[in-house]
Amino acid sequence: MIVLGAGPAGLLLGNLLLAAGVDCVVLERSAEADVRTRARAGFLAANTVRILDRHGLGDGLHRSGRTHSLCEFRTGDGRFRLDYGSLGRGERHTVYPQQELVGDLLTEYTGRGGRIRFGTEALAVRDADGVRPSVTVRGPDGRPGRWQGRYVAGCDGRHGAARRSLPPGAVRRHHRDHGISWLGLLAEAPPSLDAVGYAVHPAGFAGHMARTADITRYYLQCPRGTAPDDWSEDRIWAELELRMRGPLRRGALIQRTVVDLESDVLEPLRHGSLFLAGDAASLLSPSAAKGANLAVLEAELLARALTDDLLHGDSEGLDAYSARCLARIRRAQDFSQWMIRLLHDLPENSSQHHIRRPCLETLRTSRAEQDWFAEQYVGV
Ligand code: RFL
Repeated sequence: MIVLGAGPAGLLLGNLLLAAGVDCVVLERSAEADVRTRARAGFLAANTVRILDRHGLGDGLHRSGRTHSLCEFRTGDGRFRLDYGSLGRGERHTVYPQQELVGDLLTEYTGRGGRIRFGTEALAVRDADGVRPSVTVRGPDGRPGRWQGRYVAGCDGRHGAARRSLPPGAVRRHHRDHGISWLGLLAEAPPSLDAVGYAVHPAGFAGHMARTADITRYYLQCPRGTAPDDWSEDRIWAELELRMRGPLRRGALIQRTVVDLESDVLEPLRHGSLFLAGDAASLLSPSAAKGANLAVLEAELLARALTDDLLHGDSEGLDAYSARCLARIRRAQDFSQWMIRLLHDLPENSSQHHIRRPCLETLRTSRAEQDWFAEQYVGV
């Protein structure tokens, strides 16, 4: 079994296959140090925590993660807070930086003797329509190589080899560009609020999310085409404070990324012996923080299906894998799009231009809407 990519999807899959006794190797393009330090997601859904606990992989997040259940909306009409942990199903997030989770999964995998090749870039998946697919690679020394197995799991993200290797017409691609971009920032500064902050302002959206006691993630809506270094630190903090309508605890900006809000979902998530999971299967905008949570959920489903097939000759799980994942992806996608409408003034020529204010007002005043929001926000 060949797993491409050592992100949350590939490493959870690797761990579960290893624990079940399925022979596998993980091929990862980057160096180990890069994999362990890539800061991205931070909000783990309750179901993600349940999955990790189920397989004895939740120790790190229980030790160092913090539960969280408060968000605050700030608009020209005022502010309101939702304690989503007491709404809907009463579930909370666990805030645990993605790189910590990846580090835990990697340590567990290698500690149990799991095989992984860093600095090994998958170039193409070949013969996926047969029963002996192979992966051509460029190794750390630049030399070409080839791995062969019964199945290949493409967990190598949106721009990985798995997606690229799909023959034209093998899958449908559902792509939607929301026309909105965010400058994603990590600040070496303590959180400024005890809540996730969502600010809607005529100058654009701004977001605040705690990561650790000393690191905070911010988002700033920016014009499409903005480069990460276009804005000075002073301008960024001034824009954040303007849009968040209050002073913030400042610090050095240690990461800048521009994210175009898009969704890009493939269907089905299988081509013969090649299966897709995580961002390789579906890329969603970070507006609802669903990507890493879907990656974990899909990896567990795929691990169980592969184990049933390879060890017990039962292919039902593999046959149903794509449909089961897509049902969850579509719900997450729908909610991510709802969050985009809630948090941005869409262009004046858009038919949904006027939708934001009534949406926010319903969320502020309707308990039924709040319960629905809480369930969608923490769930996957
Ligand atoms: P990853 O984590 O991108 O890992 C893919 C791995 O594959 C490797 N790779 C290759 N290896 C071999 N050969 C090749 N040809 C390869 N090409 C790539 C890469 O080096 C990498 O190690 O994918 P995975 O496992 O599917 O996990 C997905 C999540 O990382 C992603 O969905 C989330 O980070 C999205 N996301 C968030 N999700 C949440 O659930 N909650 C959040 O709060 C949240 N915040 C975010 C986010 C994504 C962000 N960015 C950068 C778009 C915040 C940001 C800013």
